[in-house]
Amino acid sequence: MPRLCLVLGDQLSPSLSSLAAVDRGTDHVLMAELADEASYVRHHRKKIALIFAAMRHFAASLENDGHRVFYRRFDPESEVRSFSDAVRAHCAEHSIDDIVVTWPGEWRVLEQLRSLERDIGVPVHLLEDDRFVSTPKDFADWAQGRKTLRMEFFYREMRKRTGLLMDDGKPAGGQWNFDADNRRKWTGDPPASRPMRFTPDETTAEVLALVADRFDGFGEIEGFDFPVTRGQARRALAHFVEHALPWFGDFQDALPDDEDWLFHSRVSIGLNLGLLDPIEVCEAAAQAWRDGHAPINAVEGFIRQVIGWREFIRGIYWLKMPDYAEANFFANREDLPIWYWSGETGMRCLQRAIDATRRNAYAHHIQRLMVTGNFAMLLGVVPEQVSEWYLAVYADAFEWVELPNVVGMAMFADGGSFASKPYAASGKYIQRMGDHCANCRYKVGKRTEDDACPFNALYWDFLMRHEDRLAGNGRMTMMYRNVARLAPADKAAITRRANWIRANVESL
Ligand code: FAD
Ligand code: DLZ
Repeated sequence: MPRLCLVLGDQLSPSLSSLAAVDRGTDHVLMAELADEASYVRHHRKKIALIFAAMRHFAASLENDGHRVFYRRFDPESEVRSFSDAVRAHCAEHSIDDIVVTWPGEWRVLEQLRSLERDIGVPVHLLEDDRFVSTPKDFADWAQGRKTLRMEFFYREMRKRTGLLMDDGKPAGGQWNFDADNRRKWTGDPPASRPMRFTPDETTAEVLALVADRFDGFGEIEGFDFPVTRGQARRALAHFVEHALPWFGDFQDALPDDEDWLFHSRVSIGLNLGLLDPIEVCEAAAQAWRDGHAPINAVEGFIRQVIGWREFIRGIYWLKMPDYAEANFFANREDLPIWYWSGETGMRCLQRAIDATRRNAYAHHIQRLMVTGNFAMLLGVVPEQVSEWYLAVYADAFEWVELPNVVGMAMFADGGSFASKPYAASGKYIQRMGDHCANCRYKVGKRTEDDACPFNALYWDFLMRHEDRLAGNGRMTMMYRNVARLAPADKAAITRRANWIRANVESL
């Protein structure tokens, strides 16, 4: 009897462990576009189109390689809505010996897969997802006994393990980390790059028509230009290395008003779907340094994001789930403003970040962290609502990577299991890193007046409200020294303004 290999929508890698466990001639490969997966959050329409288009292309490439692929196209009327339904239906039609699946990227899906064996009475084997440099077990071993989990130390282990940017056991360039060089404001020189664009082929065009017809959720479907095959993702990577990587480090934290991409790579899409492998991505960057094409601060900075942050974040997810999804250290109670879905706010930085998100299903890291994330934390939004938004709106969003970035990094909702302090900042930070403030209705130089930048009062109010939780944090001493300098009348005005903002947030 054949074995059934279930391939999930973010497992589009020819080297996938579950595919390596099947016999091409006899075994079955099942892939399914599913109503439940397309609707468990209000996914951006470009994200749904990306996943369906990439799945269809991948299925075709598996067939070309001789696999027996059973592919279910999206059918909103079908009773087959979930992974469990799809496997059950397949097993009802075919005699199946056992099922193999590579470990999924979401706890929710893992639970479904774990209950499958009991539901349908066929053994289910979950295989390691070896498309990462480290495994959840490696991370748990590394974390064991440590008081604090700091990305930097984990990253050094990953550098040693991969040999990337290593010189005789020592870090290339004499330093592990060149972050101090990576804080420049961008003023238009050199001109911003943009990711390689791909014109939809017939398969993708069919998916785009389906999504336009059947999904009326968040985000624009027009202008879809994502890579949907491994070949395209590799070309997009080469384009980034050639045109943007040299400046990636310098302007990594910049917040320009009118550039969606700046020197960011957009490789998260290819990486998270499995079209690209993290080592090949980092090798391409390291080669650019060896060739003298890109400086060490850019290349080290980029590699740190991929084998440092990306791996670390995944380790945190599997270490902390499932309770992590409910963490709410500050006991936040506010709702996410409705304009997070429309972008209709007069706060320029937020309007630009949300508008880019609506158009592109993408915003760069500093927009996600210091604009939409920072505002939600300062306002006091319930972290689960914030997580749901991030999971829905970005094409690269899968829970293993989205959730720790929201809970641990943007919202400090875990009380600092890996961030040494909250990424809280006033309007001054946004002004320093870009030119949104010059184009904004609100005045960044003011704190409590009616036309003052809302980030300012919210920032001071956040520090004051959470003094008991945060003042003991050594990295916040300076901030609390500044709070202590505020006169009682200033504190009262800040509280008044922050309360007004919370009560009238939809009108901002
Ligand atoms: P670049 O700036 O070019 O960086 C290169 C690569 O480094 C990225 O492609 C990514 O693979 C990796 N990387 C960088 N920072 C991180 C990080 N903090 N965590 C994991 N990988 C990282 N990334 C996702 O892939 N999916 C998400 O759902 C996601 N949600 C986020 C939510 C919040 C609140 C924050 C603050 C960050 C989130 N990130 C997420 C991390 C980061 O913002 C994106 O990886 C990055 O913006 C993707 O764009 P890029 O490929 O152009 O990245
Ligand atoms: C995000 C997503 C969407 C929108 N649709 C599908 C789908 O139809 N079929 C599928 O196999 N996967 C989809 N995904 C990805 C899953 O929701 C989930 O994130 C991954 O399976 C986790 O590994």
